[in-house]
Amino acid sequence: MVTVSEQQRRYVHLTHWGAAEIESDGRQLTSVRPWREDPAPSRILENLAAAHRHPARVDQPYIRQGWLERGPAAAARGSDVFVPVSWEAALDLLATELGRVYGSYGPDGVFGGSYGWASAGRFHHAQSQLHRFLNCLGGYVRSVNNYSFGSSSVLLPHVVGNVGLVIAGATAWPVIAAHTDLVVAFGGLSPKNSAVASGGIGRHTMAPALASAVARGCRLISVSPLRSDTDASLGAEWIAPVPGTDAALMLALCHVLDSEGLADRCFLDRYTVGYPRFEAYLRGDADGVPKTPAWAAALTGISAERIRALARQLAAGRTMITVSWSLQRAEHGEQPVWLGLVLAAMLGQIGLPGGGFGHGYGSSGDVGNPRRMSAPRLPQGANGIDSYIPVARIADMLLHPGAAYDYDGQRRRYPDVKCVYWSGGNPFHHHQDLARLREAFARPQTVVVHDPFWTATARHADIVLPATMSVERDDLGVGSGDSTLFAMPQLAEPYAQARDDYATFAALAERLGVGEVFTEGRTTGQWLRHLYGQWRSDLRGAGHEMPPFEEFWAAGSLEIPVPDPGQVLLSAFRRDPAGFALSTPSRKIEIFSATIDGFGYADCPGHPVWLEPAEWLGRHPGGYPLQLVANQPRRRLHSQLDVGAYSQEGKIAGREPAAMNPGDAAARGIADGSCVRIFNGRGSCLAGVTLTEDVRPGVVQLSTGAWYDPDPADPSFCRHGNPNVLTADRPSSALSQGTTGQLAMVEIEPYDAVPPEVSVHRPPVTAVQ
Ligand code: PGD
Repeated sequence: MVTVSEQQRRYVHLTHWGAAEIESDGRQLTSVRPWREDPAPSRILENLAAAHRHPARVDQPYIRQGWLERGPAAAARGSDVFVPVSWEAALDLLATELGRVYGSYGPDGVFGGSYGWASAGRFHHAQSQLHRFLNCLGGYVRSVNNYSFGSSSVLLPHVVGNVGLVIAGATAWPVIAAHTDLVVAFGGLSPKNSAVASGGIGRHTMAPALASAVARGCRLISVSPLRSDTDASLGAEWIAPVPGTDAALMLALCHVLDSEGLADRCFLDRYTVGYPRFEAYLRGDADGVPKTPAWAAALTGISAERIRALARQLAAGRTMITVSWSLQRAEHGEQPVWLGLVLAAMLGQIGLPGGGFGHGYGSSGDVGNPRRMSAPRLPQGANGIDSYIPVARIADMLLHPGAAYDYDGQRRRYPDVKCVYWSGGNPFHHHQDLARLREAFARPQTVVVHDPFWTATARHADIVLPATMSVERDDLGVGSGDSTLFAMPQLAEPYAQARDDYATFAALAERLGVGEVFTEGRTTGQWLRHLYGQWRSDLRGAGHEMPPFEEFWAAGSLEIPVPDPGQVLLSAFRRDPAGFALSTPSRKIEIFSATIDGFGYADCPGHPVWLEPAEWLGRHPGGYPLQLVANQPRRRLHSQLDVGAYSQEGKIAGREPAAMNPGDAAARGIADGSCVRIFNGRGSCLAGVTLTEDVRPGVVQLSTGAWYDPDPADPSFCRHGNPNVLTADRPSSALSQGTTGQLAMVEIEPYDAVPPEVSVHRPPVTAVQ
């Protein structure tokens, strides 16, 4: 392994937002440049150097004063001072507390779901480390699904097959570049989202592929309230419906295909089930409301003529219908995804090169990369219990232990959790209705957080342990949808007393009598060789010879084999529907799902429908007339490295930027560049306004990820601009219980007072021990 004391180092290092050539003097990162083989690198890399040794790093272990002095369950979590303690003291206290919780309540008393992206790197992956550790103690309450595509991941198995089939098996970009005549992107093909991919991305492939498709003559239509959701240089047509009404638009497109004889009946008969039930709904036989373009025009704000013409365009050539993940992060988020699939089925091009259906192009940089073979992976061990919640139900679980709820056909009960252990995620970034989450976080007896930074979640913990950043440890990394495996040698000394999560868990495991089970007697270096060696022999078994570890490490990267570089989603099923039958109950695409219908959920019936959301521009509960789109940020990944240079450069008056239409601003006396207050019945936040015609009238866009900086007197007021004080903690449906954080109704007013200081980028108040 490399030691940092060796002279200046320069290596390629993998992050979720791209690979970088990094130089370091062993302590500081002296230069961070995009990997030279990346055709379209992301500027998010510019956050790394300044964040790495920023004072917002956690410098040593801390215990919340009330918890330290009065024990578990003490009040004031989130507003107390923190007491610095030695590593030995912190580990002793935490081991004793875990012993108490496991002894009194068993694994059912510990929530280790710990959702979050953490950092790139296969061995030091924070959740894997935590899960492995908790499994050594008997297990933990886990979470299922994710915030990215939580509604789809429950819907798709019922209607087309495993979500991995649709996402990892997406038709490859080169196929689209070569064959597609028209891409209709519901939710756009966002350049900022395609900059990132879970686990990392070596080469960004979307932008060059789209440029080449357009150069060949492919047309793009971006359906989104935000013009910026597709790269302006591609010349895409912009259709801007009322947010949350894509399902209505798609139904009207289906109606035109049906009524004008443009639906491919042979495809529907051979590869799908349930079209007649859906057709009856389309025609209005079921509810007396034909889903015509005129009907949809009233809901979407798109003219009936344009809808009709669009339907004909769809049927005129090789068309890819793609639906972004953001559309399903909303009330009834299952519907646009299901309808995108149905629309593509009606066009009859599923399984053909460049046609059919996609879900997540432009939502993550790896969708459209062909599937690679497996990668080295840390085993997490076996969980001794089978207790879980859908991931976005965290606040409900903490607030209502024992309460019943519906999920995917089951009637379940929330477990009674006493200890929350989070490593590698930031729920006070990612969850909705943060004031409610704060109430929920006041419930457990103990909250433990590992993080490199003083995130809002760390500030709501009792025990805070400083974690290293990925540049401070040896690892190997590859994205879940990328094929370049990178050696990631340590580039800099750990910040202050920060430790690798592995070292922390190993020390805790030792104290709890499971040290050997957790570490298997290996150091980090030995684990990397071991995991690589196991993987190498697996690939050899599959006929692929990979280099020995030392050779890989010296080379810095290698390419994992990709079996089908020209993959086309569902091509095998199209070729041979019996031989490559889907895993749905009917073995076909389900336009009507008897299983979902049998659940009897009013908010997700047996075929896709239009359901009016509780909050949208057509209904203003509480009199909040603007539609907030709380989307992914351009200048960072989620909340990660918000203190970095590129993220900070984007702030307006020190607040997160919010974009709105000049007409809406003028009506409220709001000037470009000014500070505003965005509010609704759940909370409020400050933001710095930028005015642009690229936002549909009636809409305001405020990205997620500004670190939550609550007013001490009112936790529902964020001084910095975190939109999750405004979003509702309301599930998309009883089917999936997915998050609906993308959309909420709000009002905006000028903020004329002197804005309060944003304090969250400084460490919290600490007591001297
Ligand atoms: P991150 O900011 O990536 O957000 O939510 P997520 O919790 O993943 O948090 C990762 C944390 O891990 C950071 O605090 C980082 O410092 C920490 N970390 C990094 N490396 C390490 C490490 O090695 N060890 C430890 N212990 N910690 C580490 C993202 C989630 O937000 C997602 S995926 C989506 S798609 C959602 N999107 C929306 C949305 O569209 N709209 C709203 N309103 N809300 C959303 N929230 C969701």
